[in-house]
Amino acid sequence: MREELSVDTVEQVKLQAFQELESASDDAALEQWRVAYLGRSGKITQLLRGLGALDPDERRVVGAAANKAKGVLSDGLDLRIKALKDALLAGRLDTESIDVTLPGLPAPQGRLHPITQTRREIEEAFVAMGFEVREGPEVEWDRYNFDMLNIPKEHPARDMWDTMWVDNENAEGERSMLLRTHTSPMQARIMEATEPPVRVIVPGKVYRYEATDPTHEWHFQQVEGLAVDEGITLANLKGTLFEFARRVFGEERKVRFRCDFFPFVEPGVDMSIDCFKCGGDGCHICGHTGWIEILGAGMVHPNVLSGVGYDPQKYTGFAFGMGVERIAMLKYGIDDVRNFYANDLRFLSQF
Ligand code: 2NL
Repeated sequence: MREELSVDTVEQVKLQAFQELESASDDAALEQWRVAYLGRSGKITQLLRGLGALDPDERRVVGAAANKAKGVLSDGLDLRIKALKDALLAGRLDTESIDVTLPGLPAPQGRLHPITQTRREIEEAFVAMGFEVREGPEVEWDRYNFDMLNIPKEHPARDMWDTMWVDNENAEGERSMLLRTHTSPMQARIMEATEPPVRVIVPGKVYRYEATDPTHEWHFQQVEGLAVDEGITLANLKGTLFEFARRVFGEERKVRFRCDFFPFVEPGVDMSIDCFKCGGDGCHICGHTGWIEILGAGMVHPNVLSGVGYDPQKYTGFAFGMGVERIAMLKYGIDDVRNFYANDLRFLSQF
């Protein structure tokens, strides 16, 4: 005989369900309970199915009660699951312990970027020879970046540096603020502000408006250097840069100087070292010449000296400049400068 479906029946089922839920104390019992009441042929589900047999008024009232019961039982199940989980955890805390003396997980260790390492190595070589290290602004006036370095406006020598300008053109179509294309403007600032003797290197970032390829980046680092005093000669330049090459590339290095042109020096030279890879026999590092060009240099142009207020009759100086990335590529045998700035730890963590 089938019981008449009423709000009372719903309440009875609900009451019984809660009593049984209270005594379900593991995952299996909880699942069994869920199937028995909320499952496809569970008691609540059956109640809902039976609603169709009631007349409309009753159906509305009993249906509402049954749906509500379904909701509270389903919430009750969630609460019971959580309560059991908490009890389990509390039990573990009572019976287990944590050995706080165990060593922790090793923290991943950082390191200096290979370009920073190379830059510091270069700095150390010159500091050991009495140079001081100075840095300057990366945004410069064209006056310091070009004019003061014997590169006048409209002069074709400016074409040697593809420039990133920072300001807009004025009424005359000229721009005057730029990202420095070399660190020499800071050397001009230092000379302008101090009397000789000057012995300084200026490391830092520089910028060129050009497409990137394996040997060109639009941003890179330079170390430029300058020595101005009475009686400085090309022999001092050669001795200083020879010593630098030996410190950074090995005691047994040989150097070779050849003529080159830079507007801010006269005469200008470039310096090569004998190939440390093949010892001069010829290999892919030295392009099968046995020599590797590593920097440009020269005697500071008299126009540069007088431009900063020095008397070129009294003082002479030598200057040089090198690209830090190029030095690092040679030292470590890297064939694409873009590796340095790709932020790939598989590359960077090798140094
Ligand atoms: C290169 C060549 C060079 C200089 C930089 C310099 C600076 C002043 C006066 C005179 Cl303030 N010269 N710097 C001189 C010769 C060469 O750099 O190939 N650099 C990557």
